[in-house]
Amino acid sequence: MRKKIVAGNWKMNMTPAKAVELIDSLKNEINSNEVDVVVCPPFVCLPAVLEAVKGTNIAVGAQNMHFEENGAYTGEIAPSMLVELGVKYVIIGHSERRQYFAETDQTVNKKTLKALEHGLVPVVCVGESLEERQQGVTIDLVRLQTKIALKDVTAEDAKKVVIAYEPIWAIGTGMTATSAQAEEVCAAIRQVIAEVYSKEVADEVRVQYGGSVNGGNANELFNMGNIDGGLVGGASLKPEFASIVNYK
Ligand code: G2H
Repeated sequence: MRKKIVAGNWKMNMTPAKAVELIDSLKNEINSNEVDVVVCPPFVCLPAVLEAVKGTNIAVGAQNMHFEENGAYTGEIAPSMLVELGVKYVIIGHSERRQYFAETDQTVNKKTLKALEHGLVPVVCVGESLEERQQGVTIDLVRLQTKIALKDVTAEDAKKVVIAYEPIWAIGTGMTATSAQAEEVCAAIRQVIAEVYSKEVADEVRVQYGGSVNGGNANELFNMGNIDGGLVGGASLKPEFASIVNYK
């Protein structure tokens, strides 16, 4: 049985002080061990959030990292910097980073490999645009994104990866994919992992759904056989995040 994982992607929101207030408002509501809970604040909030979650079941992730160890990459953050702080997860290749910051399937692969090398759990985002869905290439595209992201990743490491299926047309738009649409693509992701590795690996990899997840739709989505939780944006900035974690 795969353990569900619910991660909050705060995107470019909150300040360190506001972040602590949010964690304080959430932590008494989030106390089950049944679900892995992760919050991914902006880099500058990480120290404050790591302090605020002490003694809780909430783990902390970053929203991005560079694939090099260090060097002349102004404005970038290296994996070792995250590890030293106590960060455990890192979102890789969110569609907003692909769209606005020129990330590609190739950089996503480099980052995935580097995160694993440093013991960080990569939450690798894949997903199609509305145009691609209308063209009928969703499954082909997501299969390809998944395959490239995992290129050269060993079977043992692949088991640790979390894949977040986020249809771009459902992000922040209030348009959630139906549970059937989300399940179809999450199942296809598991299928391609089985083809590349084995059924054993595919059965262990957790595949999340992301895109306008909220307190009202989490239960139906997370109860689908191939959906192992969610990557939550807007609703992760509110007390509603606790009801998503406690979706049962
Ligand atoms: C998708 C999601 C979180 P939202 O980007 O990654 O955001 O829940 O606001 O659609």
